[in-house]
Amino acid sequence: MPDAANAPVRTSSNGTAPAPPQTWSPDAFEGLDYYDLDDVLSDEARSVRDEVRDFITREAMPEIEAYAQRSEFPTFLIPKFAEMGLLGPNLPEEFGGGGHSNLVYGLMMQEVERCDSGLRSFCSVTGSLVMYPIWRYGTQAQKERWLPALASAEAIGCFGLTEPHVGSNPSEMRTRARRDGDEWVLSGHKRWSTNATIADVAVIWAKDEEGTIRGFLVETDRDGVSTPTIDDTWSLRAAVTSEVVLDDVRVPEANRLPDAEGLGGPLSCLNQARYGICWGVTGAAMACYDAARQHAVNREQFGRPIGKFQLVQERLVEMVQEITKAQLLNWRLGTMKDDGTMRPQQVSLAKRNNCEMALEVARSARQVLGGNGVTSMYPVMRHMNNLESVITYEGTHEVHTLVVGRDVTGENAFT
Ligand code: TGC
Ligand code: FAD
Repeated sequence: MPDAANAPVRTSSNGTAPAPPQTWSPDAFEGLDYYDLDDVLSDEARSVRDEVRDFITREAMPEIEAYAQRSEFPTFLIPKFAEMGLLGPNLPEEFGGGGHSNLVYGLMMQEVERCDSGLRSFCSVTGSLVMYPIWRYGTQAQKERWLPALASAEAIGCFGLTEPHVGSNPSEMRTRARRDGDEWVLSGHKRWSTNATIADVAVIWAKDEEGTIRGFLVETDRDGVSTPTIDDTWSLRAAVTSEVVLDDVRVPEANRLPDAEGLGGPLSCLNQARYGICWGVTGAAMACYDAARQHAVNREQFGRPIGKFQLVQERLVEMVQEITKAQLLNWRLGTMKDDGTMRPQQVSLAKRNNCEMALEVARSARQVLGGNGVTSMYPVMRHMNNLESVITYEGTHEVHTLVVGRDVTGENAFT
C-alpha cells in the first residue's frame, strides 16, 4: 500500500477549466509620459523608439512568456536584434555600430526591457560589455575581426569579471594570465557570465604575474574553455547565464586588449551597461504599471471597476510618480552622457534608484492584479523575478550606495 501522507502531490495540470477573464493585452500598451518628455526628444529619437516599441510588441511580446516558462532564450530574436540596430547602437558606424546618441540608446533599451530584462541583458552585454571594450581598448585588427560580426549577430560575446569567490570586489579576482613567449596562459573560473554558453568570444579579465588586471579576447572553441549553463534560476529565465571555466587556455598576445590596464578597464565597460540598465528597468516598470492600469479599469469587484477604489488609485499614482522621476533622471543622464559630462557616480545613483523603483512598481502592480498576478497571464511576476537579478548585477544596490556615499563624503567605505 502506498503511504498517502508521503505520496508526491502533483503540481502540474490534471484538467482544464475555462480561461479566467483577460484584463490585459500588450497591444493596449499606452506608454507612460506624464511630463511630456516626448516634447524634448528629437524626431529621430522618437521615431527609433517607436520602431523598437513596435518590433518588441509584435515579435517578442507574444513569445516571451512561453520561453521564460521553459527557461529558454528566444534565439530567434538574435538576428532581429541586429536588424533593428540594437547591438552596439551608440558605437560609431565605422565598425558596425549604430552611431546613435546615448539618449537614443537608452530609449532602445527601455523598449527592449519593457518585454523582458533578459532580452535587454543580451543587448547590453553585446554592446556595452563586449563591443565597447574592443572598441575602446582593442587593436585595429581586433576591431575589424569582431565589431562588425558582433553588431550583425554573426558572433555572440560574453563578459567574464565575476568569479565564484569574487563579485562586488573584482579587484580580488583569482583568474590568472601567465605570459609564455608570444602567448598568454589563462586559468581560472568565471561565474555568472551572461550569454557564455552561446558565445563565440569571451572578454576575460585576469591578473598577470605582477597583479595587473588585463583584458583578453578568448574564443570559446579554444582548448581548455568550457561554458556550462547555470540553469537553476528563478530569474532571467529567458536568458543564458553561464560559467566560464579556463583550464590553461592559450591565447596569442594579439588577443590581449592592449589599452586596458587595471580595474578601470572592466569598470569603464560597466558604466556603459549600467547606463543602459537605468533605462531598461524603467521600461520594465512601465510594462508592470500598464498591466496594473489596464486591470484596474477592466476588473470589477463590489459592482465597480477596482480602479474606482482609492487604495488602488494610490498604488497606480505611486507608480506613475516614481516612473516619471526615473524617466527624468534617465533623460538628464542621457544628455550628460551625450555632452561627455556624465560621471560614473551619477550612473550609480540612477542605477540604484531605478532598479529599486522598478522592483517596487512590480511588487505593487502584482498586488493590483490579485491572484492571477502570480500567473503567466500577466508579465508582472516575470519582471519582478528578473529585476531581482538586475538590482544585483552590474553592482549591487549596496555597492552603488557606497559609491555615491564615497562621492558625497569623501570617505571610502570599501576599505
Ligand atoms: P577604485 O579604487 O574605486 O577604482 C579602481 C580603478 O578603477 C577606476 N574606476 C572606474 N573607472 C571607470 N568607471 C568606473 N565606474 C570606475 N570606478 C572606479 C578608478 O578610477 C581606479 O582607476 P586607477 O586608474 O586610479 O586605478 O576601486 P575599488 O576596488 O574601490 O572598487 C570600487 C567598486 C567596489 C565600486 C567596484 O569594484 C565595483 O563597481 N564593484 C561592483 C562589481 C560589478 O559591478 N560587477 C559587475 C560584473 S558584470 C555584470 O554584472 C554583467 S550583468 C550583464 C547583463 O546585463 O546581463
Ligand atoms: P557578493 O559580492 O558576494 O555580495 C553579497 C551581498 O553582500 C550583496 O547584498 C552585496 O550588496 C553585499 N555586500 C558586498 N560587499 C558589501 C559592502 N562592502 N558593503 C555592504 N554590502 C556589501 N558578472 C559578470 O562578470 N558577467 C556577467 O555577464 C554577469 N551576468 C550576470 C547575470 C545574472 C543573472 C546575475 C545574477 C549576475 C551576473 N553577473 C555577471 C554577476 C554580478 O555582477 C554579481 O552577482 C554581482 O556583482 C554581485 O556579486 P556576488 O553575487 O558575488 O555578491
